[in-house]
Amino acid sequence: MAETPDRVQDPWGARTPYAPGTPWPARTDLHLAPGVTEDQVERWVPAASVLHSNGDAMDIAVRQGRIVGVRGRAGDRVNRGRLGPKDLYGWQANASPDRLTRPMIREDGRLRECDWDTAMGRIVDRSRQLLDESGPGAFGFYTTGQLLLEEYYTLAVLARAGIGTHHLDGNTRLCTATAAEALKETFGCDGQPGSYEDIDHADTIALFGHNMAETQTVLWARVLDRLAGPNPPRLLCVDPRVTPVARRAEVHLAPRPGTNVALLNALLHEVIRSGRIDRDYIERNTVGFEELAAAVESCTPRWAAAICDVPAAAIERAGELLGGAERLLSTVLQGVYQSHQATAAAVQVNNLHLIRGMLGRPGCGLLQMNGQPSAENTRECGADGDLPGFRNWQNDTHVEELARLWNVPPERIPHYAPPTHAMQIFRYAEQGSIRMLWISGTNPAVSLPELARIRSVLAQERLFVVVQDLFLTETAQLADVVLPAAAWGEKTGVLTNADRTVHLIEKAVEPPGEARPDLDIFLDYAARMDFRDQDDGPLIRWHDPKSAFEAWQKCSAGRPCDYTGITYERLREGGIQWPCTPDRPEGTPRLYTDGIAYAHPDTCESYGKDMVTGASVEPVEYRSLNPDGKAVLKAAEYLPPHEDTSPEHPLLLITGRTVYHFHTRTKTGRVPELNAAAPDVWAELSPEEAARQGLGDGDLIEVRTPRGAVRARLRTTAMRDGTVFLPFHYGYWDTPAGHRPADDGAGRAANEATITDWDPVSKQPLFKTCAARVTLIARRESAPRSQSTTPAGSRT
Ligand SMILES: Nc1nc2c(c(=O)[nH]1)N[C@H]1C(S)=C(S)[C@@H](COP(=O)(O)OP(=O)(O)OC[C@H]3O[C@@H](n4cnc5c(=O)[nH]c(N)nc54)[C@H](O)[C@@H]3O)O[C@H]1N2
Ligand SMILES: Nc1nc2c(c(=O)[nH]1)N[C@H]1C(S)=C(S)[C@@H](COP(=O)(O)OP(=O)(O)OC[C@H]3O[C@@H](n4cnc5c(=O)[nH]c(N)nc54)[C@H](O)[C@@H]3O)O[C@H]1N2
Ligand SMILES: [Mo]
Repeated sequence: MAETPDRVQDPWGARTPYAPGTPWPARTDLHLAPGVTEDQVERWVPAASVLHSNGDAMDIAVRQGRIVGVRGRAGDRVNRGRLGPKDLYGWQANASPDRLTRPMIREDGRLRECDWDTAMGRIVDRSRQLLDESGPGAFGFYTTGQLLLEEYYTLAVLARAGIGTHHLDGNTRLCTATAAEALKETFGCDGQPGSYEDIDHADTIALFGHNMAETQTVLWARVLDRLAGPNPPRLLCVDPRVTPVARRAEVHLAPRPGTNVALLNALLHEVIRSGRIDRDYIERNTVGFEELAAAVESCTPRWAAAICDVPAAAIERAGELLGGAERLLSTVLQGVYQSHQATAAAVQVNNLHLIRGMLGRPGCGLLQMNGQPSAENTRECGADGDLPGFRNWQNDTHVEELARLWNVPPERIPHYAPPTHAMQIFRYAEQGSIRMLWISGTNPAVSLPELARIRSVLAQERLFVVVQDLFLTETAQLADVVLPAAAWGEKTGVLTNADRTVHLIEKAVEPPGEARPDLDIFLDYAARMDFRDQDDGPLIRWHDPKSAFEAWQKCSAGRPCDYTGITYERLREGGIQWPCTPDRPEGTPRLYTDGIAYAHPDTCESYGKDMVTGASVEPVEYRSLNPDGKAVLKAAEYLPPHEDTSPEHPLLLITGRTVYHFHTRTKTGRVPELNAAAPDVWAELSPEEAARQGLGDGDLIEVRTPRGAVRARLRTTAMRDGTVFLPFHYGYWDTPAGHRPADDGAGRAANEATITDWDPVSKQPLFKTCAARVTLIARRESAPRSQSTTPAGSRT
């Protein structure tokens, strides 16, 4: 097989056009270390990508105990052999010389290396002391969407039934909390309705705040292949920037950031006004249509045009597209999820599908997307603010089920209030009620909003911080104990992508030095803490990935995310979509093929929340609103963003991603091809806005908000006027300052400037709306380099 050509220049690779209703052709991508040939590879070990949520299946090439490359798995349903740039090159970060290889503890203000007994001993001593002095509420656990299912489930059991704390959440709060919440609000339960195969059948694809071309490159390649084939789908893109997705769209709406609800209400208005709704479907499967219709009655395109600052005629065209679709696929991501009415907006996309009856059939798909590779597992396993197995904390029967499973009294499992969300966990740490914060697989000193505040919370003397990571990140540098973790390729377990496809990743090579799998670290802590069940047996009885997976299968049995038909052996053949039971071993491509399955009051994960305040709906209220467990059509009124522009801060700041980097670059910043493609932070303005501000390409500018500032080189590019964009990837680990901005007060992390504020319903922070101003620091010194974020973007 030939080596894949340079995919930094061409992130999506060669086209394999196909017709609607036919299978997506395979194309196997391969990249091996320079000088290594395929016949020198000793073993190919099955895995899937951990640098996005697409779940690209691959084999890891191993030679002489080292990873030497990757090859896409042509037989896998998700990618049919394709890999994206991060998949192809990202594995090199594993062998980076600055991997953590030994634990570290802080002594006399400095971190120094130690052995595992010393590090774990210190954590256990502090845990015992805190349990005695303050009780379980003094513990906070902040985990990720990047570990493996077995690890999350173990963490959930040890935190909820071992320590007994309510304060456990994932960085999934920053990522897919709104996806989960929007599904709970509409369908009573989390669980992705659609399937990637819907791309093969759709006649219309709508992307809401989702730059799929850069953030799910392989999924976008599937769309590009449909666009290149006969009867291509029509595309709608809603994004303030002219992304590669926007360039291929038939209709591109570039709304003022933070106005998605107004726009979606106008689109619903148009669909209802033109009568293109499925009355039968609505009658059979939903409650709340009359209220929804009344709520959007006055939301005309002209009304929305004034709020969103897009032409009314363009909204009408978008309404035509959506109303005329016979097989509509929609995807929703951070342009919707990271704003002040995140859930309210995401739910309107669900409503659109329900009133048009576009669900549960090939091509009629809804993808409330995920971002991180295993965010789905964080949610299922209850390592975020949910109970394991999508159980409802307000339903005593659900809590009793868990208590029986874990053999503990139900009171041991905190369920007196909604589980604490990450933003609140940091608030408690700031106020002093949380005294120990255990951070695994996330880098909040770069990824949370308002970094000056986050640094000061983490640096407090009274807060004991444990950080479990691959590298000495900006966050790890502020820790009291640092635990070196094994990475992808160095441990075994499963992960589930955005369309419910479960993949197995197997250990290919040994971790460096004394680094250990996260599962082993959590099991070691549980053993040292000697957590017991109610018969004085060990609370956690599993000891390796496979036994942990089997424990999880029991927890998932009978719930929507049922894994009882899945085994490691079966996963070695390829990905399987849950629910998968012994009676349904092939798994489930689409949910809701035969009505709404999990919204019944006895089954549902959530009774829903108020769209404005976020207050939980009471069980009796839900029972009377939705006794038969149908989908709930929830209307929402548009509310303006909390922080609007002013003469002092005339622009709106939005932040996001480039195709070449993953988050805080702990991996991609250590990969030569990817780092060279985007080595430093930049800021984007439209050419017109730049001219208005007296700025030009390549100028060094400062983007300032009431919280802080970022210095960056300006790139002018096609996007909304009045809006400035910063990629959020650039922290400080590779700068002389280490974990903080240099002393001139302006940093290079976008989150120096973002706001501590969140959607009231999902509690997801607002990374995509705050007010800012830009000023010139220095004119460019020489001719600007290539100014495009995606070099091949214009060649799609
Ligand atoms: N290359 C790469 N891929 C990734 C990741 C990565 O870091 N790098 N991370 C993964 C993760 S965890 C996630 S969550 C996903 C995120 O994937 P995406 O959501 O696709 O990525 P973002 O760039 O955060 O935001 C998407 C778009 O939202 C637009 N936007 C901003 N404000 C608004 C608004 O008010 N309304 C609308 N409609 N749009 C708006 C932005 O212009 C941006 O183009 O990507 C995953 N894949
Ligand atoms: N301004 C702004 N901020 C944002 C966003 C935005 O769009 N704009 N997006 C938000 C979103 S959607 C997300 S998902 C977050 C991401 O934010 P983070 O989760 O903070 O970002 P990462 O860089 O992925 O951090 C993951 C950490 O886990 C480590 N790691 C990787 N694999 C393992 C493992 O197997 N074990 C352990 N123990 N550690 C591991 C990595 O080295 C890294 O330090 O950022 C959020 N922040
Ligand atoms: Mo994310």
